[in-house]
Amino acid sequence: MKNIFVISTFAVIFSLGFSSGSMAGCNYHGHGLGMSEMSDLDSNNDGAISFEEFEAPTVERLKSGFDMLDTDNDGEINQEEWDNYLRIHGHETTSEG
Ligand SMILES: [Ca+2]
Ligand SMILES: [Ca+2]
Repeated sequence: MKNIFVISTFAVIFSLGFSSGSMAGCNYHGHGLGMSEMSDLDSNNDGAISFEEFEAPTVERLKSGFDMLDTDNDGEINQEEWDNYLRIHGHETTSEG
C-alpha cells in the first residue's frame, strides 16, 4: 500500500512535467507550484524527491507570507501584526475595545 502511495505521488510529479496543464489533474494536484522538472524539486540532486524537498516550495511561500505579516521582523506574529493582517484583508478584528 505504501508503494502505491509513492508511485501515485511520483505520477503526479511527472504529470506536472509532461502534461503541461492539459490534464484535469493539474487543477488540484500541485497546480501553482510552477514546477516542471523533477530537478526543480530535487534540491540536493540525489535523483529523488524527499518530502522535505517536495514541501519546500509550499514552505517557502508560507514563509514569505509569514514575513509579510511579521512587519517588525522579530520572527513572530504578534496580536497587532495579526490584527493588521485581518484589517488589510477586510476582516473585522474580534478583539474590540
Ligand atoms: Ca533529493
Ligand atoms: Ca513581529
